[in-house]
Amino acid sequence: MIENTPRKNKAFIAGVNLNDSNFDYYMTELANLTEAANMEVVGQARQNAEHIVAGTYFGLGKINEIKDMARGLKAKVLILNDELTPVQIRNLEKLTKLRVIDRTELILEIFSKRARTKQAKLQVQLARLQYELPRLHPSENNLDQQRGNGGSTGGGFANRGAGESKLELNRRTIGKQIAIIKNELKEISQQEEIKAKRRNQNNIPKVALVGYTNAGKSTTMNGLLQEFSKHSDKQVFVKNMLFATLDTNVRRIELDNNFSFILSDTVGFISKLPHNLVESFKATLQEVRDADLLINVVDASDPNMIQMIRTTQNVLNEIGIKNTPMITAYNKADKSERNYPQIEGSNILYSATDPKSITTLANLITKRIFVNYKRTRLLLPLSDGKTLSYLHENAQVISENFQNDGIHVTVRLAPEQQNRFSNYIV
Ligand SMILES: Nc1nc2c(ncn2[C@@H]2O[C@H](COP(=O)(O)OP(=O)(O)O)[C@@H](O)[C@H]2O)c(=O)[nH]1
Ligand SMILES: [Mg+2]
Repeated sequence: MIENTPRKNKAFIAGVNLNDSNFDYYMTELANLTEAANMEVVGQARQNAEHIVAGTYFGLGKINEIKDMARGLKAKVLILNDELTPVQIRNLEKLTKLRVIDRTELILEIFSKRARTKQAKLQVQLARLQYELPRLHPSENNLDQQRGNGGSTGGGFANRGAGESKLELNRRTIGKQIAIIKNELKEISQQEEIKAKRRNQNNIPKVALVGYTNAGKSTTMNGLLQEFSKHSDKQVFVKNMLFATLDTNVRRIELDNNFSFILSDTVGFISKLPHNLVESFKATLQEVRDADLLINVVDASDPNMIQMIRTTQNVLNEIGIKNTPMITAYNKADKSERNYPQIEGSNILYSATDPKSITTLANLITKRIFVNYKRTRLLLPLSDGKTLSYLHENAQVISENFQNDGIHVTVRLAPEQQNRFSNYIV
């Protein structure tokens, strides 16, 4: 048989450990990211050090060691655990004769491959140009040709190949491109803001799924849609890979007992997300910032679960979320020996693929978001169809009854609605 799949580029991964207790975890992530960029990790090295060497990241001895090991393993690419300076990358490429990719570029590459919507594509492009801008330098000309000749990395990195050197895209062109993209993004986010405002006005509670990439957020959303939506066909994309979702999907979930809420699913997190990328994705993450309740989905079957929870917390802090109530949802319990679904305080152990788990999760969400809602009986004038339809749109109507003296409505009202309708309370 003829082998059709192109052979993956072999990559050697390495990092400097500044006495960081999470170093092993970061290296595991780096290996996963490398594979997500369609390369094969053939080996790895680390240097324990007090500080980073300014010009070369590693010390010289370590660089030679890496060069020899990588050559022995036929690696073509060297992937590093941190964001490096342009000078460090240049020097390491000269000394090792390998293509050097830092953690930031690796993440940007994966994001740019995964982006589907116009907004996501522009956001990634913006972050990428911002990464490139300080890295433009005439002295890189030789290097770029060298890189261009290095052929495809299997991971793509098309912006460097095809003879299009960074030099051709001079600073000014990039600066202009950045301005154009920012403008386009502004227009898109204004449209999104209008939609979000409409959702915010209507007092239907907003719940956002957050968490580490590949934890099962999209699967959880689909489970809830399957059980509790008339539009269960509006499923979102699920795949076993890092950053399958880059966009935000918003759906309305209607529970059997007349409760409904807005649910959003969005991009997953990972450690050391490049700052520009977080900045660019702020518009996408608006739903998370507007949420009344966050569901932090955690892959409980992953040995690095604790660090993943911390990572999510850090990214949330970075986008300015501090006090939003949260349910920690420990997913993939089917991979463990433990009984599920199981509620522990405000947390849950469950499996997103199990209908019973989904119902339990829905109940927990309901309990958390509706604590301050009050079941209220109202009597509206028969002629006041307007208020009735407002209630249907913006509150949780339990029953309505047209009688001679008016429309009898039983409804759950949000705290801010309780005053507004006080005239109608019976
Ligand atoms: N065994 C098991 N796999 C799950 C469960 N939930 C999600 N997955 C799998 O985990 C992978 C990532 O799921 P996805 O929902 O796309 O994760 P997201 O990145 O957080 O949106 C997919 O292969 C899912 O099928 C679960 O409860 N049990
Ligand atoms: Mg997803």
